[in-house]
Parts: sequence; C-alpha cells; structure tokens
Amino acid sequence: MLNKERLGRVNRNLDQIGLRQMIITDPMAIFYLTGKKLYSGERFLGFLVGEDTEPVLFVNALMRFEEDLGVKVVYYMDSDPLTPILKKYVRPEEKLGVDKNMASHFLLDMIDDGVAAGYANGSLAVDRTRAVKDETEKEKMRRASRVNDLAMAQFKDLIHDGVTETEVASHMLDIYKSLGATGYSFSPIVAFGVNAADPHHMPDNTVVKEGDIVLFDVGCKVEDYCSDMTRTFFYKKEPDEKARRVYELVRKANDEAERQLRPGMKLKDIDGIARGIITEGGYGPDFTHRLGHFIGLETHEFGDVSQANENPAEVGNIFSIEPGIYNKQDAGVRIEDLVIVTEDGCEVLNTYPKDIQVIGL
Ligand SMILES: [Mn+2]
Repeated sequence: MLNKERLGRVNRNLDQIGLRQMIITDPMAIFYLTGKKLYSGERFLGFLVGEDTEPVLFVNALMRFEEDLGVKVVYYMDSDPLTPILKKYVRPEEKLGVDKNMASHFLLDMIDDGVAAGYANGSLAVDRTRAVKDETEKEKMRRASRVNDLAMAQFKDLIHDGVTETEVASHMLDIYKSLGATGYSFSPIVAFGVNAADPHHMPDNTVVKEGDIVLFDVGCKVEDYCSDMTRTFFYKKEPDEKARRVYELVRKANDEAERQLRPGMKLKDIDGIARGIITEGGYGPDFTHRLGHFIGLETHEFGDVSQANENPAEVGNIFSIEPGIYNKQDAGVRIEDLVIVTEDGCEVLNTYPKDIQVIGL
C-alpha cells in the first residue's frame, strides 16, 4: 500500500532540489514507497512522483498484480514503445527528475522524444528520505539486530579444532533462519588469524588454531530490514600484549563514537572521534576505511560516516559504527554495532558483549 507519509517527504525533498516531478526506477525505492516488490529485470519499471503530480506506477504487463496499492498503475506490453506512454503523464514543460539507477537507454529515448523540458538526477530526494527512518522501520531494524545478537552467540560456538572458515560459514544461514530471519543481508565474513587483518576477507579453507583471532562480520534480514555486526574473539588463548592493545583501542574507538554521538554533529566528526583514538594509539594508517555506512532495506544505503561527509547526523539515521585496525603483525580487529540517532545521542541496536572473550575453552 502506498505510504503517503514517505511519499510526502520524497515530494518535499524533490521540491527542495528544484524538481516537481520525478520517475523513480530503483525497485527497492519503489518497494519502500508502495510496499510492493516488483522485479523488472531489463524491462522498464517506473514510479512517477512529485508535488502536484498524481503518482503513477508503470509496470510491464508480465508483472500484473491484483492488489490495490492506492496508486494508479499503468501496464504496458513488451511491444509498446515506452515514451508515448510516459508522455501521457509527465508534464512536458517541466524538468523531470530521473533515478540515478535508471538504465541510460530509457533516458536517451526520453530525451530524443522530448518527454520533459529537461532532466536531472533526482535520487537525492529519495535517498534523503530513506536516510531518516520512521518508527516502523526502526522497530524492524531493532528486531533484525536482536536476531543478529542471538546468532552471534551461536556462531562463536561453531569454532572448534580442525574447523575451516568455510565450514563455519556454511551453518550460519540455518542458524539465522531458526531465529526468524529470512536470509543474509550480505555474505558473511569469517576470518581466522591473520585473515582478520583483511577487512573484506571471504571465508576460505583456513583452519583455526589455538591463539587465533576469530572475526565475524555478519548480518541477516528480518522483515526486509538488514542487520550488520562485527565481533572479534580469541581462540583458546588470551591475546598477547600487542593484540590486547589493538583490541582495546578499537573497543575504545567504538565506545567513544557511540557515547559522544549527538544529532547535528557532522558525520565526519563522528568518524574523527574513532579515528583520533586509533591514530593516537599509533595505528592510524591501519584503519583503512570509513567509520560507518547507512543501512536499512539495504546493507549499504546512501550516506556514510566518513572523513569527507560534511552533513550532520539527523534523528532517525541508522548507521554502523565499525572502527578497525588491520595490522598483519600485531592483530586484525573490528568491532561494529548499528545505532539509531536519537534526540539526545544514539540507541545502540546491538547488545552482544564487546569485552575481550576467549572462546573454545
Ligand atoms: Mn558494516
């Protein structure tokens, strides 16, 4: 069903960037607004929106559906040329916002056939809307992270002598499903030993050994919303002095960023809190990525917590806080939580403990 509140926000955000009409083609954005999952493949799927614009959904007849979404649906056949159909609804004297993900051949046809007076990337309006989660979304994000917390407790118990990263990963989907998730939000990272010093290591046939670091960066989907959390454990042995120091630095960077975060703060300054701690500890060059990314229906959404982002954190933003140190000699450690920005700080969605934990004992 059309979510009028979300559409209203998209239209207001469009207006702010000087657009009164836009065709959204990203299927996830269309799902966000209409509650309907439509997979268009190479065919055109579009949702015309804007202030003073009657919303119209353009769908290939192949994907015909019965339910009433509360919006006008225009079906077309594979044999129908697209632009004459769009011309019936798009105001030709006005500029048209187009989706950053729209295939360029559709846009080129629109330009050739004079569908609108001009074209501009309108996706910022949708992205800004999606970056501020409403209460329904927050609740689903909480549930997804709760499942992730429960799953982490089971994942660490999969580690035993002789097991490989791939074997551990092969059990994860079943665990998620048994806890009520529908699937992964991204392919899980399981990294033993020095592999933890590669931030995007993919599970391979590495066998765990005593004294190894065991890093899990994992997430699932619950009611279409994504979770994402990282914890780093030590297998059968307390970390040595260097690894302990690396761990405590990352832990402090994570804790302090979450503790000091306030709405209105520039996102780059939140990154700066964590980066400052790691840099002061002497590992600045080993923190090789941004502090976090926005998340919701997709694991990586528009918006990030990086040194380059001048935008302020807004109440309702949900993003990750995931500092890491990747040092092949000393240790590879990342600790990641998701947070919701609130009026007076943030709500941390992950409750799985962050103290140094020796597993496999
Ligand atoms: Mn993440």
